[in-house]
Amino acid sequence: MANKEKVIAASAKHPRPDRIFSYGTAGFRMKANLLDSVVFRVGLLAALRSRKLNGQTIGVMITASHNPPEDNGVKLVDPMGEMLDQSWETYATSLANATSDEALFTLYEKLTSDLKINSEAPARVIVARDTRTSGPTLVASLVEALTATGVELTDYKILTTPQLHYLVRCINTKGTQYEYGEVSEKGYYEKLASAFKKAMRSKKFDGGVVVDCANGVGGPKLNELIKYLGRGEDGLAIKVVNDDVLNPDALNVQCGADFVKTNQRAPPSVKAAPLERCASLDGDADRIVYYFTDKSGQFHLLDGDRIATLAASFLADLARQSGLSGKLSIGVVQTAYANGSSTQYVTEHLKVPVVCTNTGVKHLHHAATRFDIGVYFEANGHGTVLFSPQAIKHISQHEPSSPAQADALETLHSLTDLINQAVGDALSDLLLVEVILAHKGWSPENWLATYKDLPNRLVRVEVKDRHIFKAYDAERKLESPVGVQSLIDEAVGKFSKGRSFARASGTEDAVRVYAEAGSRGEAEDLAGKVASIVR
Ligand code: 16G
Ligand code: ZN
Repeated sequence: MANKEKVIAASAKHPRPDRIFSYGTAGFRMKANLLDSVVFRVGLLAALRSRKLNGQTIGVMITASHNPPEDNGVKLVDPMGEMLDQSWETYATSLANATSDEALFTLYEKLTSDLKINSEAPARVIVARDTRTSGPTLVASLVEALTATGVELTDYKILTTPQLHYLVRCINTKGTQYEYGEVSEKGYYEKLASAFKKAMRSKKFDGGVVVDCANGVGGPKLNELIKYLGRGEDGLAIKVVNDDVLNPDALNVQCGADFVKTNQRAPPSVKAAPLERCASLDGDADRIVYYFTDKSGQFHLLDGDRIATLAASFLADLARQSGLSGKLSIGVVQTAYANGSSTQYVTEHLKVPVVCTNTGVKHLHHAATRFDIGVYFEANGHGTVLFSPQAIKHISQHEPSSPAQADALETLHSLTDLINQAVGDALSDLLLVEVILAHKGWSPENWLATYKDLPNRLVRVEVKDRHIFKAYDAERKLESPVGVQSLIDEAVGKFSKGRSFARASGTEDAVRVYAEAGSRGEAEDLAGKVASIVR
């Protein structure tokens, strides 16, 4: 039984501001100065979650990803390195909104009994944070909650979000048949580097890659990873830019994956030669997009859709070449934001099925587990590839019947280690893309030429109450307000290759409208029409 006095006294040091909090798509995220009580209360939930799972380790990540430097956030990681079970999100919200220290403790006890949690069970939590200056104070609030509830804690200090997910999975699979890797940051680098070398073998890189790290945690961690990759003659030349984590105000400012995707241009600080491969990470290194400028100076974005199509085509080829295609189901998971051309390319050209889910990593991740090889990416660059236990078994036990099969199989096998199975990981995805381009002998222009994106436009519409916008069909249609969907359908029908949808944002107080059509002008026009329907 938690010590009532202890919890209440500790909570009293973390008063709740007069605000309503909600555990959203990526946990709690807001101005850092509002987060103290929230993080304390997330600590209480982590204690409950770990005890419910009989002492399995739960992860807590303190980060606000691509948000501005003054923001921060907190999210929980479940034992296999996946996002917190959705049914627990409401408990997080309720704890965060409890109106007094006593009410908080009462709720804590109610959850303990409602969820049949053995309060004597062990509880273990690991925590990490990105490079934001507000991080250490927030970790201290978390520690107080964990101390008051008798939780065993390991503080991994500064890590990328995917590194924390990796560690959680390693800890909880240690000594089982699903052992994932060594429980240390070094183990993470070693695993990636060794898989990368195995995947490359004698293949050569055509030039290097410039990586913009958004002045976030990805910078120092990529610099560390490079030491493990080695810079031999045949090694990959990675030029790291925007890795200044000493100036806290530089984080995500005029750089990073979100800047590139939103503005459709390279960060001013990225100076690359024509046709040179460039990539941008976000502030906690779980998102990546590629881009380059062609010889005429025109900018081209290779976003999450492009990474998904590249990975799906390579993996489908490898499965076929290694003699496993009949045994492994391959699928791609996208959201409604995926460009229609990418979906068409996957289904019609690669002949691989596509599933569309709601926005947010947890939805895509879940859907991807239904395939033996599930490729999932959001257009914004969040994503990874999941291999089912069955797929891992086939890949490691298959007897190749020719040297070509053996070669493809070895590459496929190395990818199961190179690709982060816990969550989308910008560093792992970076190496994956580099491996694929080297194997295919492709320049970024070849990659871009696989299909032509439909012109599209995304607009943010401020509305009186976004909660009245209820979507269905993987957020592609609105069921309420009644009548709005038919107006949207009518507008879409007037455009060649038109497609549009409106959905309430899960992270901002607004509705987002996406539209694509045969030409840039039509896409703009359609977006404008749909925006005025929802406004
Ligand atoms: C969160 C999600 C991201 C999604 C975005 C959509 C995670 C880790 N992050 O940042 O995947 O694309 O929300 O935001 O799931 P929106 O609901 O405001 O459009
Ligand atoms: Zn992120």
